[in-house]
Amino acid sequence: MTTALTLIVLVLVGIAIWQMTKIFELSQLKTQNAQIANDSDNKNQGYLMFAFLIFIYGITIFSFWKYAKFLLPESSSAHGEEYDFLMLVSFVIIFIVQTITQALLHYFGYKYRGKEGNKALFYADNDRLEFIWTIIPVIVLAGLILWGLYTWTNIMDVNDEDDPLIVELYAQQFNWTARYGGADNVLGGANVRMIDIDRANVLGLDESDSYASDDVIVKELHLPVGRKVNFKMRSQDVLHSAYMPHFRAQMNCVPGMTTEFSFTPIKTTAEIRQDPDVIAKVERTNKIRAERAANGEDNSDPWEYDYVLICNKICGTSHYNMQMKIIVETQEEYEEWMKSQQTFSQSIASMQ
Ligand SMILES: [Cu+2]
Repeated sequence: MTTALTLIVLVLVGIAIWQMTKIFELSQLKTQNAQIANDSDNKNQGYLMFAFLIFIYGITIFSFWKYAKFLLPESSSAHGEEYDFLMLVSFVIIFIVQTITQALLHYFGYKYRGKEGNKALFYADNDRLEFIWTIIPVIVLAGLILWGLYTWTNIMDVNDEDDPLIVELYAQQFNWTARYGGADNVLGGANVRMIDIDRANVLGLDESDSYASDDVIVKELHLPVGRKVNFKMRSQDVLHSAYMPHFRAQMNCVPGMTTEFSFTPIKTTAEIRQDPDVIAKVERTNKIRAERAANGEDNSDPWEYDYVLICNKICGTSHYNMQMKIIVETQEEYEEWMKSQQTFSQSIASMQ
């Protein structure tokens, strides 16, 4: 109701301003043909260009000040630092170039505005100038693209060097399941056709495959810090995308095929919680939650910062809530946690 009233008031104010402008126009004595801009019109337009320049600089500064806090904290994976640096360099270059060119564009728009009696200079071309403004972007862009390709190739190179931990991420509407290879670090064969809900074989593991018997299936992803992890993604139903923003990692999960991504976590969950940006974010969020709690609203428990795996492909109605907690911990803590988990053969046996 308030929104509707506000809208009506805004429309009425708009109409009033429009009508007043018309009255104002009619009251002006027409000294010359209004269709042709005179010096005063051109000067006004020139000043408006400056006003617009101030507006775009102002909104840029405002956005930095107001929204910078929503950015992700520093990367928690080894390759993520490289990736962030490439992104930062690209942004800085774009930012500097756009700041300078916008100023020049608007300044020259003002300086060379139309003036009574002035005639435009016919200036066909200037080879040297054209060479300069072509070669500089060519060199800068070629550099960025080559550097980008090199970084991309490095990040996307999933190999078995350095004894990686093998983890399967299994996507389905609307949750994630993770599977570890067990003591042998080898995942058993699996196929959606072998899913047997009655026997709790939810990932369709091949029960006759000896590699499958020690596999560990979990609903919370634990990773030891400093060890490379090779992820193998599967999907049961539709396209999903395994997105781990803190690790700068994303890979589509495609029904009928296995996709891969690899990274090394470099910060434990305990460490990221000490990050000043993260502390500030938690404080802000918990302040809002405390207000909600005071009003007796839902979703008001104090929040603790955690790494997450989320789905980044709109896969259905509950896509927004398709997530799994990730805990990065020390090798000892990881082993301790792993010991408390059931293997696939144990969970199957407990169903019989
Ligand atoms: Cu999904």
